[in-house]
Amino acid sequence: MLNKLLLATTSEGKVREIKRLFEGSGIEILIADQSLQVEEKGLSFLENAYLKAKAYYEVYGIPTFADDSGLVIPALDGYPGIYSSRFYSLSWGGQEPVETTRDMANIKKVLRLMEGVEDRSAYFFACVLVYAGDWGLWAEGRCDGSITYEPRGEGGFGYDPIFQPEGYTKTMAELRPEEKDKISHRGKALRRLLELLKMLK
Ligand code: ITT
Repeated sequence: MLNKLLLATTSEGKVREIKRLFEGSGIEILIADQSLQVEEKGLSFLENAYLKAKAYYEVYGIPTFADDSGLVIPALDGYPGIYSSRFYSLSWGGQEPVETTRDMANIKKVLRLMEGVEDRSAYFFACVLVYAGDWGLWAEGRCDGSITYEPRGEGGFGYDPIFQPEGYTKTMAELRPEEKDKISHRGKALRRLLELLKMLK
């Protein structure tokens, strides 16, 4: 039975959420002594999640969990998409200087590109994956919403301050952690993955 998973991520925001989402599952989440710099050269969320999990598995030899996720904005041709974490540095749409944090530079770039754009619909997408060398499992989750005109809220991470989930008047960064987990792309994907893992037992 699988009772431990190594977490393949460099994101503190993800670590917090993933640990929370695994609580009560009977699976302990381990953090690597040293995080790896994995080049995310895949063309899809699934491919990038696989590249990250495989890199950690090859070093540590422990069944590994990876999450590849992002914000998809149809009015921006699907960007930031798989480039969400480094959107500020992409030449597509013009580079955005990092004045405070990378998250804030990403947010500024999205708001700049969305100026005057009427269709503000967007969704968060996550692909979560477990890889253990001779087997692997993955699941996906999506959370629909829209891009606000300015950032609001202190919670969460990444683009949360400018993402308002469908049916809510608050941004994702204004929701309580357990409220975010209930509706988030990551929460949905992870709960599905846990069901798949249960079938393995
Ligand atoms: P690892 O690859 O090391 O896990 P990363 O931050 O580079 O960390 P990704 O390549 O999967 O991870 O990029 C995910 C980006 O998408 C993340 O940096 C945020 O900008 C955004 N994102 C993903 N999930 C999010 C969430 O729940 N809330 C806000 N932004 C999110």
